[in-house]
Amino acid sequence: MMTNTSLLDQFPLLKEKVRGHRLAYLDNAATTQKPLPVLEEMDRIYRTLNANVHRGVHTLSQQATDAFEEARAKVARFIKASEPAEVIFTKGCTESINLVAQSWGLANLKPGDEILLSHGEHHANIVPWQLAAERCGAVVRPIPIFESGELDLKALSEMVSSKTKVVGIKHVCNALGTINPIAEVVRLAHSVGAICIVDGAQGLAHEPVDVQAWGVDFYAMSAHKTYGPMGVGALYGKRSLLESMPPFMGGGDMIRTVSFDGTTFNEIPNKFEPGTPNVPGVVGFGAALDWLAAFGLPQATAIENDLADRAAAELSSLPGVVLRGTASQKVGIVSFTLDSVHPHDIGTILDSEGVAVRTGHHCCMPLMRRLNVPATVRASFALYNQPEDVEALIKGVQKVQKIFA
Ligand code: C6P
Repeated sequence: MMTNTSLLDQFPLLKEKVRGHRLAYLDNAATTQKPLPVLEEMDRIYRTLNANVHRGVHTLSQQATDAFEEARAKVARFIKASEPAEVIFTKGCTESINLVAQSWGLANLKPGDEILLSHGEHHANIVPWQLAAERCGAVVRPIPIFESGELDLKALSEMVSSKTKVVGIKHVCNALGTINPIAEVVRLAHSVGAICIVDGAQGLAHEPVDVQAWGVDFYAMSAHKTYGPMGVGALYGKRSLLESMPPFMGGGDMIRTVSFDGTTFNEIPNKFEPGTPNVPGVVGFGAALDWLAAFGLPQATAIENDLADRAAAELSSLPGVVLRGTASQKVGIVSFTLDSVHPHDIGTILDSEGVAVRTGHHCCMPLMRRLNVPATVRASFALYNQPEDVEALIKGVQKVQKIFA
């Protein structure tokens, strides 16, 4: 078991001072910091293995290909996919969802079809579906959620019908921390023959994922929220669905034969991976999952939830603070507002104390409207956070209260 000090030694950035203060980094839902083993693995690729993948007969290219494909196997194992070919590497969660909306959506949606998306979805799981729906004459409908941030499953069970073709839900809410009941949502989607796509951007680093046990059709991921690099992500899709879908983008590596009379396409996963991929990024993603698995997901969530519970308890005892998102099943995210002070002002004052939080609508405008707030302040915890980070947050909010008194 890593001690707290040896853990922090792996994150040099966390030792930097911000505005003369110890950094309290509480913006982990936006992106996590990266541990040294991940940075070193990416560095190793550029220093010792840099070559293009899937193309060369030379040794270096084959070694790079092996490292790349090993990362695919690591992602598949982490989410319990039945085979690595069901994992497509992308630029991130956003691209993964766009891939499904453009490829599966345009090939399968017809006028009058319905796409049901939770009212709490991130824009990344709304806008791609609106774009697809517009082109196909389909309709996007929000699934109600409660004030607590929990999904209204009864409403969903009444909304699904033979018109439903897609049900979209995020595994974990980035703005409020709610953990959604994925197995139940998949069951309801499948009961009417619809597919279920899960936005896993905030799930992967905090909750166990078992795509086969859930029976989910697609699961979208970003590496950078899981201690891995930016600009890399993945899409899990069931083999039968991926095989039935047309390519999303064309180019090299995704083809079998090309002539001016027509093109035939490669097998999955290559069919969806045109062009030169981000090889060090993908390998870094695999290293990040190894690192997280070695740390232990249950240990990570225990640390994060404990700190978030302390922060929530202390914040709610401050006058004028309202906690937003009070679901019984949550990850370590605390969202709040403070009477008559705009979240951006709170964020700016917290920053002057070295506390990094996110403020705004968190790319969830429909959710903010549902909660009747323009924005919130969000403190999101990672496994390296410390009790001092909570203390700095509380002291910072008290400073805001003094300034605005
Ligand atoms: N949320 C946040 O601060 P990308 O940018 O593709 O890696 O992930 C997009 C995305 C999709 N779904 C959810 C639930 C997300 O939280 C995010 C990214 C960041 O909450 C930036 S808006």
